[in-house]
Amino acid sequence: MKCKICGRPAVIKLPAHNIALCEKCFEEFVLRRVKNAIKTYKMFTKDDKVAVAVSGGKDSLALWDILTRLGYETGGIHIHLGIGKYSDESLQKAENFAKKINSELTVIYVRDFFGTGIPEIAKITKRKTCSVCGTIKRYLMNRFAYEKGYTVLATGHNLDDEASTLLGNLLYWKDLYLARKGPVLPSTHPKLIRKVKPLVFLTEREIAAYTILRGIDYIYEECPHAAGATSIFHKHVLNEIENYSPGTKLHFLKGFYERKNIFARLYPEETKMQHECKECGYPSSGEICGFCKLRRRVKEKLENGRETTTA
Ligand code: Q46
Ligand code: ZN
Repeated sequence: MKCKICGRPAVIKLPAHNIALCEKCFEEFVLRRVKNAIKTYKMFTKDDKVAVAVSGGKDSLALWDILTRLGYETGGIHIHLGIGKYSDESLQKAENFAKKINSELTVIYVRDFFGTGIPEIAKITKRKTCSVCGTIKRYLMNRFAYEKGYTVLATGHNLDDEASTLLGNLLYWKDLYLARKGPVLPSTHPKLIRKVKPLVFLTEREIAAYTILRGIDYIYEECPHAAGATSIFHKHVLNEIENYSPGTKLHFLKGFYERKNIFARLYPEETKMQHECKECGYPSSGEICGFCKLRRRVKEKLENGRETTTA
């Protein structure tokens, strides 16, 4: 198998693009795909200061590496979730990588805000772990990106992530989610940072190959709460379709982005944040934001618990 571009021995076959590429041409292909996504969806420019949401996993570290190679001004933000060994190892990987590329990494600990980690917060509030985790991550990422002077927040969502959530939302006709979904989430309030997904044109497999070729050391283990998620099943279904007809995943997602206004038009008021939270001052749809409400509940519960044990 030879590289379609330069004729050297190929290291990867890309059926969706009907090509095989050598190491060097594959790296260039990856950089080009990201550059295209940034340009096509007007994500940011060289004047922006880009915060990369770094989990310590392959996607976020690959994203940080790619954006740095493309010459953007970047810095990482990592949230330590308090999920045992998984969180400690994730932090280690993020710190090692920041050192390697000589870039700034901001680390935020969930326990500094709640007095405990995500699993305990979910237990106290009787909410699903990933739902609580999502609320907290979104809030902290936005707040610290803003406070650190970044102008845009980039996440490592890839083509498989995006296509599988799209499939899930379509199967259950979740119009509101479909209205919000896209490669760019614009800022609708001065304290709400624009969010972008520069890896949407790359599959999980392509990103994994890139991290291996670049020698990027990431956390292999999945978060212990990720197992069994419906999105994993949807990814599997999409991969079956992709094997049968290469290129379908990309066609599916791009086609949706071209039509997404059909859903956005159904909720014209949805994206407007009317208030500023009375406790933290960050945008909120009500008087107190979801994060502060959650924090109050956890604090009360932990304090009550402490009183009961000392009484
Ligand atoms: S949401 Fe759920 Fe993830 Fe949070 S609790 Fe783990 S799996 S880390 S992307
Ligand atoms: Zn608040």
